[in-house]
Amino acid sequence: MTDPVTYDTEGKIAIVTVNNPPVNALGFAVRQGLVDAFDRFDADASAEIAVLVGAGRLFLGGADISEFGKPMKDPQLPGVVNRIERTAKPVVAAIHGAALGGGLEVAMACHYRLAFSGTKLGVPEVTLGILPAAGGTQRLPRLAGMDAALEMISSGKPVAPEKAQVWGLIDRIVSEGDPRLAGIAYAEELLAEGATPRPTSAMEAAPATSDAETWDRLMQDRYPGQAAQRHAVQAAFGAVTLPFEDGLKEERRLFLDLMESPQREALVHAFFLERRVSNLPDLKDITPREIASVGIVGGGTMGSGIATACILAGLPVTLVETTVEAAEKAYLAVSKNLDGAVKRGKMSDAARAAADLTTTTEYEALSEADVVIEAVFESMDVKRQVFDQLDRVMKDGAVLATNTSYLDVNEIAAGTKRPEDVIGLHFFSPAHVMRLLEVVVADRTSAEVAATGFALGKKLKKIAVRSGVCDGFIGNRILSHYRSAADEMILQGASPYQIDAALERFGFAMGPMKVADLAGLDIGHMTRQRKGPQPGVVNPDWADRMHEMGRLGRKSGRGFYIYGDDGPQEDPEILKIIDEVREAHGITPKEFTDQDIWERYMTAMVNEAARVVGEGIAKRPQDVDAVLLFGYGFPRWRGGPMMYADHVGLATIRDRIARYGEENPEFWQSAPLIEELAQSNRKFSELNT
Ligand code: T1G
Repeated sequence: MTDPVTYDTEGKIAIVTVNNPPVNALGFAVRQGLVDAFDRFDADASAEIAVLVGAGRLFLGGADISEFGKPMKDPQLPGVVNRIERTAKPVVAAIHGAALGGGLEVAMACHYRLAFSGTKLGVPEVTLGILPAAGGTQRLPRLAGMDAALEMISSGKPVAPEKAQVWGLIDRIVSEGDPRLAGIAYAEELLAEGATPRPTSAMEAAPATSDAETWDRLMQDRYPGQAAQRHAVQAAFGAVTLPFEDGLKEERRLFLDLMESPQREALVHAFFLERRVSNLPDLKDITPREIASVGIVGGGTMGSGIATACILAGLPVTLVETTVEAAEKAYLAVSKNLDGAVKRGKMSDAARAAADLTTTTEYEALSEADVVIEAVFESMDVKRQVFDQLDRVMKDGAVLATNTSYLDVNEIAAGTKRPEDVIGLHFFSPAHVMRLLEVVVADRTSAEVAATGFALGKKLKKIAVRSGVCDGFIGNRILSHYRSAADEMILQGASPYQIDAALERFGFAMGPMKVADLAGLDIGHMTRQRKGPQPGVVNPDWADRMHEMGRLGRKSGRGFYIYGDDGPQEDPEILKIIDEVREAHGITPKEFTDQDIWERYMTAMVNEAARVVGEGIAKRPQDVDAVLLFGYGFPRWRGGPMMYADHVGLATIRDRIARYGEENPEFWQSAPLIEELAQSNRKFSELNT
């Protein structure tokens, strides 16, 4: 293992290089290496100025997040940063790629800062449930002014060097070249000018336009329920109300408070989930098949979305539709998506020009495709006909994938001559935007084909989660369960609008009724028709009435809400229908508080999720968290339903189920896994690998 921090000199210039792949995280060895390097620089009489630079693709990626929750070894980052600032001779930070969190805090303790165009400069700590805790809340206001610092610290969003230079955070910008050489050149200039150390801590911060109370209220409005942003802003105001050392102490106090919070654990869990949930231990030694071209069958919303996602990943796509008109329509739909991607800066003009899309009515055009994904009408008969054609035309070794959202992938596979090559790839609409992909591994899907499904997910920059075969796979199966809990509450007295508002206050991006309106109420109606009555599941008679009234949700202008120019409006007619249904059931409506709604809704979600894990549909609790976080708008700072349940305690979950079960025992039965873990006082997280 090479030294993560090296020291060398060129003439009067010392170069301190951090080399800790993949992101130069400031783990213990790097922290110790930096202290040793700057002690050496101070003692090195031949060196009159130092350049700090990162090896590899970026400067410094911040503290080592994998150390969180463990005892932190000295030297800790605040001490390292203060040590660099105290250096008796000037220090230049030569920043490229990214300087994030502790990485930017180290740069701010240097005396001069050079950055390459395109560098990400940020303090994203609040996205991890903490705050910049190596002096960032005190130095950033002094370099950039309070207004800029408060925006950066509270949003966690990176800024470009050009903007940072205007504020005073960056002194010099270079467009290209080698960071070490650029740092040396800048250091030579500074030496020639007789530059001396400029300790940031000795500077004054430009005051904020708005006061601390205003900012605190703003944080509560922007990030309801979250602690990190409020603490971070409180710490930052110390830069204008306290001496530097006291500001650091206040920053540390608030940081340690956040470090202990469940929100920090949840956000760090989500950070690593995003990057690791697709790495399945049992597939790590399996080589996926090559994916050089993709075929799509069906050019509707899903098919054209999937085609767009593949083209954005640089894959050539051949899309088959039933008629020339439908093929042309699909071509236009994909083209529109791609033009939108260019407008949003998600696709370069060159990539747009190189986009390789063929639409046709001939299945034979799929004969060379490595993977074909069908996204046709959700009917087993239609799917089977499509797979008959695919079986006929596709080359050996190609992967046959279905985008079905609930049909039995085993049955689809059984209808082909190559069931081991069949897999489910369940995309979420819009398929070129939503990051979640459920990779549905059927009973006879080969490990190689499963690995190929994940490899395609990686190419498409999806968060791919493995699912077994069941009605609804992971996400939709759990969704139908907690939606039934919501229906039960409506029948008992809660209004659909109260449920939406309560769950948005819980942190969901959108309440379940708004989600249903967005997806189309006809989908829910078809699902209920398909499944028929389920034991203990309340049939939402009001929804049947709404269907008869032609209320399809947002697409028809009316669903649970009325959709006009000023957004979704509650509809008294719906409340009247629900009252009539309650009366018909002889139910006297009862009051529900937010807490009641949260608890019942979440308990239903956790209970079904526990069954999904217990049955092996999801291999690990973290897979359920990933699906709900990245596909269903679950609040990131709660970490997903399994993390939420661990924080509540599984014994509490079990007791809630028992209490609800007194009224409706058929619906409320504890999943065996909850009973087992609650009994042994264990957590879902202990089952994660
Ligand atoms: N610590 C540990 N591991 C990290 C890491 C970090 N800071 N950043 C990335 N990794 C891992 C990541 O899990 C993955 O490994 C691999 O590196 C590549 O990551 C005191 C306390 C830097 C922009 O929040 O934003 O400083 O999971 O796929 O797309 O105030 O990584 O596959 O095994 O994301 O090129 C603040 C977080 C920490 C930056 C590069 N810093 N990282 O993106 O690679 S808190 C951050 C990123 C802090 C101080 C506080 C991105 C990146 P694996 P990747 P990328």
